[in-house]
Order: sequence, then C-alpha cells, then structure tokens
Amino acid sequence: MAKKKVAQIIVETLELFGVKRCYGVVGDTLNDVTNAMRFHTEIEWVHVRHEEVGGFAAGAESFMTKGLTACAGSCGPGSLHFINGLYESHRNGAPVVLIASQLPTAVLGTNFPQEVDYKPIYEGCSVYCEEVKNPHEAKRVIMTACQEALAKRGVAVVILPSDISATEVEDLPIRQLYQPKHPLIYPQESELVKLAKIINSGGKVGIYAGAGCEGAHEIVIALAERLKAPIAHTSRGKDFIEGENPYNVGMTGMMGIRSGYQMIEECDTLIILGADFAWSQFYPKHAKIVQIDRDPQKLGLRHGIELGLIGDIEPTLERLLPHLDQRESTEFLDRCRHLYQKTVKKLDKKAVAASEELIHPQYLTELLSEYAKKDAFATADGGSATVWLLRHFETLGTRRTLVSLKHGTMANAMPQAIGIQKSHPDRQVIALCGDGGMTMLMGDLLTIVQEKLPVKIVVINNGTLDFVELEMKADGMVNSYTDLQNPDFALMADSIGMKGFSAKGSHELEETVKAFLEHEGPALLDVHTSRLELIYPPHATPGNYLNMALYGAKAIIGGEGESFFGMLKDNYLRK
Ligand SMILES: Cc1ncc(C[n+]2csc(CCOP(=O)(O)OP(=O)(O)O)c2C)c(N)n1
Ligand SMILES: [Mg+2]
Repeated sequence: MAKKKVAQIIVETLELFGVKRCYGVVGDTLNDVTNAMRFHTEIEWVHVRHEEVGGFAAGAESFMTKGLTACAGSCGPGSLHFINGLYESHRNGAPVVLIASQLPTAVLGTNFPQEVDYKPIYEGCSVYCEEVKNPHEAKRVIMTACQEALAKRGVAVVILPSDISATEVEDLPIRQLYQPKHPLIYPQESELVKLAKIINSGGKVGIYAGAGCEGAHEIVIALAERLKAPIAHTSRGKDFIEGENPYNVGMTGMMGIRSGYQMIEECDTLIILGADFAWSQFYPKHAKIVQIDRDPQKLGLRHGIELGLIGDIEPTLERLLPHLDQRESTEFLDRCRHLYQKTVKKLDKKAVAASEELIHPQYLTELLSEYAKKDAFATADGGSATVWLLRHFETLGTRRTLVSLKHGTMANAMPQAIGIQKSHPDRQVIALCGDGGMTMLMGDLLTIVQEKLPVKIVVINNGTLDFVELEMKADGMVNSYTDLQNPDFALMADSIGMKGFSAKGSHELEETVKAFLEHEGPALLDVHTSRLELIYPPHATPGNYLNMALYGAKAIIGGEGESFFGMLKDNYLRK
C-alpha cells in the first residue's frame, strides 16, 4: 500500500467523518496539516484572526448542523488560544475536533520555547484528548476522536507533534464510521404506567420543557392538551417550545419572566422534560416532580424527584400518552395563561420608542424580532444582550437562537455568527453583541469582511459592562471598573469594509433597523442604548429592593448621585 504523511491521513479522516470546515490560524508545526487539507481534501480552511473565535465558530456550526467541524492551531500559544471557544462548544454539546499541533517529539519535555502541555488544559473541556505518540497509531487516534466527538457530543482534541505529522506511513482501513442517527431510548412499559399514575393523580399539573425537547414540539403540545397543562421552558428550550403553543407561559430561571416562575411555584405536579436548569431555587418547594431525560445523570440532579425515567422525549411521550387521562378543567391553565399575557404586556412597556435621546434595548430587540427573516439565526453575547434576546426575540418555531448559557462567556455572539453563517450561507444571521463583548474579539470583524459573510452585527452600546454594573448595584455596591470608552463603531465598520449604521435616539431606530437588516453584505449597527437598563428578575425579593436602595444611598453619599438618579430616570421617568 502506498504510504502517506500522517497529516494527510488525519485530514482525510476528518473529511470522511463529515468535516466541511476547519477554523484556525496557520503556523509552522501545522504546515503539513494545512498543506494536506488544501491539496488532498475539500475541507475549507477558515482563516480567523484569533483562535478563540475559531473555537466559538466551529462549535456554533456543529451546534446548528449537528455535524462534525474542526479547528487547528500551531504549537504553544496558537492552539492554546482556542480554549474559551472550545469550552463553550463542549458545554453546548457541539461535536468539534481540535488538531493541536505540537513541537517535534525530540524537544518535548525540555522546556523548549513555545512548549505547552495541552493534555491537562484540554481535558476539562473534551470527551477525548490524546497525543499521537506513534505515527502508525495516528489513524486510530483520529478515528476515535471523530467517533467520540460525534457520539458523546463534545470536543475531541488530538495533539499532533510536527515530526509525527510529517512521517509517512501506510494508511489503515477504516474501522467504523459514525452512524449519524442516535438510537432512540424510551422506558419500559411498566415504568410508564408508574409515571402515568403519578401524573393522573395530580391536581395542578405543569410542564417544564428544556432543550431535550428538540424535535418533539408536536408531542409536547399533545401532552399539554391531554393534561390542560401550562408549559414553562428553560432558555435553551426556547427555540423548541415557543412557536404555535397555546400552552406557553414563558421562560423561568434567572433570565425568565414572572409567569413562567409563578406557574412552577404553584403547580402541585411538575413534569420536567429534557431540562437541566442548574439553580435549585427555581424549582417548586412542595410539588411532586417527575422527570424524563435521555441522560440518567440529569435525573434528580437539581431537585428531589418522585420518579425519573430515562428516555428521549418524543418516543417516551408517544408511549406515555395512551396511559394519561384526558382532563377537561382548564382552570389552572387559564390562570397561568392570563398571568403570562399580563407579564408579556409589562415587558412590552419598555419595548417601545422612548424619547429622542433614549433607546431601551428591549425596543431594539423587538424591532429586530419584527424585521428579521422568519428563519433567521440570532446569537447574543453573555451579559445583558442574552436577557434581551431571550425575552424579546421571538423564535416562531422557525428561527434559531444561540447564547452562552452553560459556559456564560462574553464575546461569543460575533464568532458564533461566523460559524453559523459559514454553514448556512443563505440564511440571515444576526449577532446581538455587548460593547464589552464585541470589543473583546473585535479583530475578527475583519474575518467577516475577508470571508464576505453577510453577518449582521448589532452593538448594544451602553458604554459599560452593564450586566456586572447591575450586579454590583443589586448587591448594594457602587460600581467600579465598568466604564467603556468606545469608538464610533459605525465609522469603524465603514473603514474596514462593513456597512456601518448608527442610532442614537428612538425616533429613527425602526427605519435604521430595517435598512440594516436589508443590507446585502456584512453590516454593523451601533445603537446607543440607555446605560443602566434594569433587568428585573422573574421574582424580586425584598432583599433586591433593599440592596438597590443601599446602592442609591452609597452613590449619593459618595458623590455619584447623578448616576443613581440617571438610572431612576431612564427606568421609571423617561418614556
Ligand atoms: C470572558 C468573560 N469575562 C468576564 C465575564 C464577566 N461578565 C459577565 S457579563 C459582563 C459584562 C458584559 O458587558 P457588555 O459586553 O458590555 O454587555 P452589557 O451587559 O453591557 O450589555 C462581564 C464582565 C464573563 N462572563 N466572561
Ligand atoms: Mg455594555
């Protein structure tokens, strides 16, 4: 059999496992890999400016396509830079393979310049992390990496010393190719009978749906119909629950709304479907909880349960439904829905045009929701953008959103938009960015231009690390180190080949948003939103108000009363 360089075997295997793109920055220890990719595969190399962006972008592509995506970096700092993007991707369950090229084996362990031991670093954010130690084993290592990333849905890391990469060996036959369809899991009939008994004996039954409900919309609605049960959802479940759902009472959790929170508080039987919301204070104190999840580790992890069953949501509910009594009373449902409508109306109050020099971010987000394409993708940065997107951007059952909920990072939105746009060239992709988040990885606006991606970047320009400033104030502190001195983002965009749009007041915002979204190429909209927009939790305690009052007192005593009164004015007085 003809011999091939290990690098060629590695990239050909990636392609065989479905990799379409590889995000990264080149470097000498990676040259054999990039060379083989170019001349022996159809894999597209996406040249980012910062590897972290490559990690986010690859993960976003995989998250939305469910296929395998790759990243590759040079030795030392190059492959180290992926870390935060890959943590995000791994926690999202996105199958990504990182080829972390390494110094030649001859110098490893000698504290050689650029030597970094990747294994302990990447083990925390991967399902597989191995170094290729012998060129003859390279094929086995890369196949296992691909298989593990796809089957376990996470990041796999292959550390590849440059001398091994350049060694010629005989290629091994393919051991096994990944089966793209996961096997379905559902509980035994006897377990379903037990579950139905608990649900049938419940009074006020509620459903709490999470991301595990992907692909199960119809059957979840059928369950709600059978039980006349309101449905609250997690933020990761939003896309799969929101559209065409007369049982929806909204999101609960830290970023949720009152009606979602209240329903969960009030029900006496709660059915949790594929949800893993981490904060235990958002679960009911007295209700019986039953839970269905594909992953047994999730059962009872956050709260006590009466019964937990292992299963995928769709096939499990299909088998459960025949055991459930049809309910007629809609009393609990009606009450929860009434509160939902009231809650949404209250949220909408801020989502309107304010005075000339004031823009509420809620208004901006609702305009984006109104004028975005019906099948648009939207990402949002960690920080206040996440809250506005989750609360004010409607997914309609046809749009998709991606925010950093499990990793909670800043600066994710723009890079994730790159990965989504690359893999969905004909769809609209909008990134809702914080001014702090966007400027963290701002260099990769150049990637958007260079790759000619029609991504729409929205900058919530509030001049501060607002989310943290609010947290400080909610803890009764006067804020420190949160100010941001920003450039004119629209001007900057124009200067790098993106069309820049800017809005400083509410009066022209609607027209500006429309023109921005209709622009054909890459565009950036710089929106000067109110600096201290309060984010109300779904359930405010007396302590929250007390701490805000404490901040007010400290601000006034410390000579920062203007900031406190400005906050009051923007949130309560100026309309
Ligand atoms: C990488 C990273 N650094 C710091 C934080 C802590 N943090 C969370 S939100 C936030 C402020 C975000 O500011 P900005 O991007 O301007 O958005 P805003 O909340 O102002 O809309 C910070 C510093 C984080 N989550 N991730
Ligand atoms: Mg900000």
